[in-house]
Amino acid sequence: AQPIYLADYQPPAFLIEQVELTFRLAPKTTRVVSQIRFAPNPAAAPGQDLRLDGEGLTLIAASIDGAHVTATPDATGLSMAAATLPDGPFTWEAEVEIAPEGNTALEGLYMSNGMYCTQCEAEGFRKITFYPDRPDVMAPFRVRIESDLPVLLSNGNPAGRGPGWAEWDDPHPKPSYLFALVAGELTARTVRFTTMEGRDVTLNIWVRPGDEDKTAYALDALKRSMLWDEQVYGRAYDLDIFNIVAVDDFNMGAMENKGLNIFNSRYVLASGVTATDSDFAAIERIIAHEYFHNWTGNRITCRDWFQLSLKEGLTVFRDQQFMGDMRSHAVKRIEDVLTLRARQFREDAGPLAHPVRPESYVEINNFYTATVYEKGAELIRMLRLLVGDAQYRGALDLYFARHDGQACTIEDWIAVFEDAAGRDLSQFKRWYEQAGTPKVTLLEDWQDGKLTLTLRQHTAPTPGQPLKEPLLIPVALGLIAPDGTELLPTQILELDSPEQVFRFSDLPTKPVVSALRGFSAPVQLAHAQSSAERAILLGHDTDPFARFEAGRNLARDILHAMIRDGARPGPEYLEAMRLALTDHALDPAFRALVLRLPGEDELAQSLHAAGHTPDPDAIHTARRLALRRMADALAPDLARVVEDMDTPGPFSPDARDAGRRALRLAAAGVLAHADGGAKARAIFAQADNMTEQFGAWSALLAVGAGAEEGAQFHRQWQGDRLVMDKWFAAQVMHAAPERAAKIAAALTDHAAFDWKNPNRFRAVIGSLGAHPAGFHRKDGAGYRLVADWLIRLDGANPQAAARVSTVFETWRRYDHERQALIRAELTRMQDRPECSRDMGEMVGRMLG
Ligand code: BAL
Ligand code: ZN
Repeated sequence: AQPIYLADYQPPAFLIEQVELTFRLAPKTTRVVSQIRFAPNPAAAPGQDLRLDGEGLTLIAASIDGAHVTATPDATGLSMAAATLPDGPFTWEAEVEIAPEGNTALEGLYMSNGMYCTQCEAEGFRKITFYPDRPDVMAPFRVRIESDLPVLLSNGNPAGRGPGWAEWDDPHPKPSYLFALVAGELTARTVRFTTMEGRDVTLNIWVRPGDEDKTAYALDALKRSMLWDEQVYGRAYDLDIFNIVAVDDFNMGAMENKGLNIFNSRYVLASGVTATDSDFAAIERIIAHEYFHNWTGNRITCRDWFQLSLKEGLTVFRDQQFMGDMRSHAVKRIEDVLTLRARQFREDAGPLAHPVRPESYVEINNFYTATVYEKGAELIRMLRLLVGDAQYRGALDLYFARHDGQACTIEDWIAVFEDAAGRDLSQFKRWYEQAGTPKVTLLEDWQDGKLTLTLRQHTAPTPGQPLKEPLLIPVALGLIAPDGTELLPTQILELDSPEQVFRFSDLPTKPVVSALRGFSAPVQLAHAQSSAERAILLGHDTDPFARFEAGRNLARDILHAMIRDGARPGPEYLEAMRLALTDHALDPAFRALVLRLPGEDELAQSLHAAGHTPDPDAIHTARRLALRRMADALAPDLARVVEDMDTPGPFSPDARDAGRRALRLAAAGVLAHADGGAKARAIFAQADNMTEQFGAWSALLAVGAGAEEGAQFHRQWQGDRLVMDKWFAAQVMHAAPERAAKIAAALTDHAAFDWKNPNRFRAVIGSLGAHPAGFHRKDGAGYRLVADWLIRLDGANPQAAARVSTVFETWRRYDHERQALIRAELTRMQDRPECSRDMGEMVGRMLG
């Protein structure tokens, strides 16, 4: 397959004034009739052919302005020669047939549990009808659905309903990727919301009968999102109805179709007994994210798919802000940075590294990545830091005023900041163009009451980008006295050269430098500090992220020393952990994060970055040994925390109770390494909520126990598909390394292993890939099992298979034997005539 290049962008030859679609639904033979009013695009070269995208469509008939035409589709669509087209606007009409029942790729119109649903982003609409399936063609849609199913939904406002049919009218011009249709036996929970503009909006969450009692949290999160976007961004909802539908078979987390969001059911359905606190938080975040897209994505969309981060980075940033406001900014920031490092830094350090705005792709579905989403959000956070909060709001107001109804580019985005803040941001724009995680080195020199800081930046080459330019990096920095008082509040140092020197004088004492506060830039900071300095920051820094980071750095250094030299965690570290664990002034959620050791993949990544070849077995062993030492040294404190952090009374998923449960489970999890899981077993036995039931069982599995609890968990939850995903995942995730592949293989034989369901596939195969010591067993069993299943899934759902294939992206970190084994599996995946474009691109990039 040929790559598509950003540099080749051409405006569409034709624009669309109106789309009318009629669907006659049938599982094997759905008929789609389209009437599309085209007009030549004044901004494009005149006299061009009409090219319509279309894949897997059976063309029944076509006409132009009512006159029958003969069109011969090829594999990707059809063309009408310019000479056969009227001079001005014209109406194209086509009838096609499709088979939603056989659509296992979950792209276009497909079926899930007897329900019809769609997924059109990025290029699924072309599997529904012939159309210029590109985001810069925006049009109002009117849709008629004919079916005997009771609930028939599409975008926009309801426009009519009768027996066996429904019509919908969406007045807001939109690209085809935002089209949606749902038909099924569904039931809704409904509330109303009045916007700040006085519009009375009906909010529905549609689920399968029996799931209604699990929709209250999502609906409340939706109302809070709507209010928040009015209060913080001045953006109100613009239709009379907002529908959300939960679907079990879904490739993504959720989709922001105009007025008809479709969600993976795991990000809608929740009750205290079936969903963990993390599930509740994910639901709150994703409900908000999809809702926020209504302005950042739908009203203002992307000119082409290279600009994907224009909507995704911004919408992730907005959902991060929202979650901070709803819960805790400090905790949210730490969690976001942990996710960024685990997913995006990992991506940036390997063969799949690409800029936030890529320059080419073969299959755009492969670019819904941590770089486009999470790093994209970091760029917006940096922009806000550089221009200030008020100018940020001014830039966003300008963005909405200037570009409403348009399909835009990163250049448009940067321009509103330049105009609102009166600042040249051309160097900043490199962040969008240059892949890789910059390394910032900070050197300190202290003489005669003067502190001199030298900051250097370096970005290593990434695929296709051997040379890197210096970036504009905001480094938030403060100074702390050894007694913990703050000598200098946060300053933003702007590092824009390979090396810069910053001087601080009149200091009463040699300070401890607190750098990269709030994680002010997505960089890897190399800053040599003593354990004593880190302990001071952990105990006293005024910036909560920097406090957390100091503890993290302490843990990482100790684990590196254990892995490389067989060292043991010293008393300073254990004392620092004890202080954080028992400091009642600190938010329990924060204490839980501090207590958690860096994960095995994070350690492999940091060892690799430090020039070492990570050994997954040694990492696993050292981490367990560290947990054992912590458990032995802190046992009484851990046990007290488990008792203190109970949450009496009825279950509430709010941040306060969730934080207490997180700390309780983190403490019980460490303690299990000394008490064999006694505390965890007690929590499991008493649990009246999924967080504690599942968290305690997971803690038991992690110390090789929990068989009885697992059987009990299965008996209790075998009828609940979302809880069963947890049952599958936990057994793999917490397996002893030598057993992980065997356990995963056995689970794939389980009657409930429905491999075509993306959630279930990820629960087993994705979890094995996320278990470094299990996946990277030297016998290659983990690699083989994952590759076998990816090959199988690729035949049914290439997009999902390509996504999971990223479990191999770190392969070049490892030793020659492991590399050879992985190379053989990647080659086996690739060397198949039927290998999909999705998988072919991913494996090709990984092999390099
Ligand atoms: N647009 C794809 C799903 C999401 O990012 O919301
Ligand atoms: Zn999004």
